[in-house]
Amino acid sequence: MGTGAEEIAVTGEGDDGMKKPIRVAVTGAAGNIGYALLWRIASGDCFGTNQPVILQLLEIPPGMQRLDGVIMELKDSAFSLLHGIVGTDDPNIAFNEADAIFLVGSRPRTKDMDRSDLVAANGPIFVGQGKAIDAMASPNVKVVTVGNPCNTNALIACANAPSIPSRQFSAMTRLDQNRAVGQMAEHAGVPASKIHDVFIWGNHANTMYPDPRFATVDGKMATEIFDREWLQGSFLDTVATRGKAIIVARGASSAASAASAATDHMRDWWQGSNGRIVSMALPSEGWYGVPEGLVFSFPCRCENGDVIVVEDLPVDSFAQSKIDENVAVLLEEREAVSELLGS
Ligand code: NAX
Repeated sequence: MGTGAEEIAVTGEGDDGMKKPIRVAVTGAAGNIGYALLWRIASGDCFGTNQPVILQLLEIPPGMQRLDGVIMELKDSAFSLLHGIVGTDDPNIAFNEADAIFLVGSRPRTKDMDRSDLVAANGPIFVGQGKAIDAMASPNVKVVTVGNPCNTNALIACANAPSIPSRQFSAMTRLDQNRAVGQMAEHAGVPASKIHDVFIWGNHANTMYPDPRFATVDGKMATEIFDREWLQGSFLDTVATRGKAIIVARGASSAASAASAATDHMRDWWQGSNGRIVSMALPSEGWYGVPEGLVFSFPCRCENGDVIVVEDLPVDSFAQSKIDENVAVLLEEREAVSELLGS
């Protein structure tokens, strides 16, 4: 496919009851998360089963051959909602008129890298992509950043897209939330659907805080079902270090669960969270004392395509200490990328 773009009418099915197709861009589309995410989007799990999509897939030149294979498989899946596919290594083509963007592509952390190396390696990618989003995307675009360090990468993309309101940029902490839900469900012996309103504060890193204080388990407060020792000990540690445990067990980082979380994040933003609290990392507007602009995970509700931060939850001293710890780390990361944040 080279560097160009190709748009393919994948289906000739009738459009009865169907909405106008939307354009969904995914970067790093030939990577592991992309391989799971594209199928969830194309099947209607994210934007709804009456919402056709045109996928606009971005890779770097060494990934283009793999992307060709992924596109062949997407065609072979014969999704009725998939109305077109673009494969390209040009961000201006990938983000052209995009209504939703998943920023997944970035360099994964290797054994020899610490977090600051990762920030340095991946930050510049999000300067160019932020600029291309600013120039090309729909003015109403919703952007979720998955590529790590996702909070700071979202900050960089947002800073380089000044014409797009900052509330349209986000980073993904939904995987951490889903991990917290999974741990609570297992510990209580109930299905995950019985757990509501556990959410994440802070950074997608092992400092983040899965806050159990407002969570319910089959309608009862989680704090009454689980003891404090478990909630502040093994529950917190398991959620915070789950990514590493998966790398050790699988020999590769979380991919299907990350794609599932990205689907949940965008689905709730697009279609609403039905009154439930969900975790989204957003450029702070000063909520809970978090410095303005830092991309920080807050308790949110989604309604009519908007994200509303739940602003009135009480913060106890343990939660405050975790919020402060995450603010400190994110301020350090922001300082490390200050030259990438534009004027
Ligand atoms: P892979 O290495 O399998 O795939 C990444 C893909 O991105 C590759 O195909 C590569 O060619 C492409 N790429 C690299 N630079 C690019 C650029 N400038 N433009 C477009 N494409 C580019 O990694 P994968 O397992 O898919 O993970 C992707 C990212 O998600 C990593 O940064 C990873 O750390 C991050 N994760 C984030 C999570 C979260 O909860 N926020 C959890 C899972 C995951 O660790």
